[in-house]
Amino acid sequence: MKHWLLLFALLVPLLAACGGAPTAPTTAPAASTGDTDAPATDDMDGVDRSQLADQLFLYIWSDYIDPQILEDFEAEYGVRVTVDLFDSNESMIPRIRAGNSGYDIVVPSDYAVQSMVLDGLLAPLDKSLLTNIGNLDPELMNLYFDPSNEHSIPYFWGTSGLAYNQKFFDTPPTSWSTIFEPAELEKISNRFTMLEDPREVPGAALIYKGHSVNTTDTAVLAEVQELLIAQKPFVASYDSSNVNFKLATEEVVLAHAWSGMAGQAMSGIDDKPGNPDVKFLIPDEGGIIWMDNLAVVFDSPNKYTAHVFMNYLLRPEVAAQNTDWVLYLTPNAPARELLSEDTLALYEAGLEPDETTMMRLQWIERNAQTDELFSDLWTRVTAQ
Ligand code: SPD
Repeated sequence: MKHWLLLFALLVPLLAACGGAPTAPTTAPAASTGDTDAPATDDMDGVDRSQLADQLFLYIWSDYIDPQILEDFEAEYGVRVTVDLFDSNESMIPRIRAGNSGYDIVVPSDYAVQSMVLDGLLAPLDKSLLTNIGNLDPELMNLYFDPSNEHSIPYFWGTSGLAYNQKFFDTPPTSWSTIFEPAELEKISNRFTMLEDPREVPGAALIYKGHSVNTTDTAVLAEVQELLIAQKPFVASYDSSNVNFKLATEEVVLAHAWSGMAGQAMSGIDDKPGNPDVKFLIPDEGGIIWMDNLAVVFDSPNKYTAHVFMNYLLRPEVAAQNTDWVLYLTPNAPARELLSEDTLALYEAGLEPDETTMMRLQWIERNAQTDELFSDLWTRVTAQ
């Protein structure tokens, strides 16, 4: 990892001008903080088996963890991890805020960590239980949204840009104009998707128009709202969860997409084949950089077990296996050395921003006004 990533994480916020319904836990969570049935064996890994619950509930984005890792964890510790999915920070947070969600671990993005810490929705981490935390790249720690990593640790990072199928374009798209200018929209009408995301979609439009993704200027936001309402008749769907498959099967020819989902479209996932004609780029005007993070829910019934699972994910070989499946960018420094050639080739092909591209990326932040302003904007766009 290069020093410029940290530099941008710190500087860009300072320089900035300023869904789908989640499902309930599929199994009723255990109410206890730890099962005492398990024998207290010491496998020299520091884990007190007597404190482990027999179930853990993970609330996470789609296609964001290798299922084999859950099986391996269960085989080693006897803890079954149940996974439920959300498709935006904004659909996830109300579930947690309501309390008694039953979830133990959640995976908020940068600005959502800011919101959740402010609202007391994340438990402080017990770093004494995260013995593998030193594997995380120091340049990706202590970022603006959780300055001392008291409530979260990096899980994956990536970018938001355009994924497209090269077979359907005489020349590759280079600008957000491809999805915002009427003359260009006509060519891909109903054959492209936008993310279903109240910050990412206005963010793309703001970047196209040369603004900060964190602007609170109501005139600018009104301009962007009109752009998105004008775009809407051409959009096949707002989708944050199935874009990888829609691109791979050529149901759509272009998508506003996160980098890893483009990678999954290129190389396939599980038994679903990939499509080598899919490419990913950050438009000339720029894109968004983000970090998703592991955090313990404030009322998690199984906080000790949650830490054990997080520490397991921090093992280099586990993190590398997960990255080879997920195809986002790992913050785990030793895992990086273990990645497959295929994953590194995808990074090289655009999933990992180079230094020049980094200069064109913006982080999303929250402040006292952004939650309401972007929520209202998104409501007005989607209600049209
Ligand atoms: N399929 C997993 C997608 C995770 C993307 N999270 C990025 C959020 C950026 N705002």
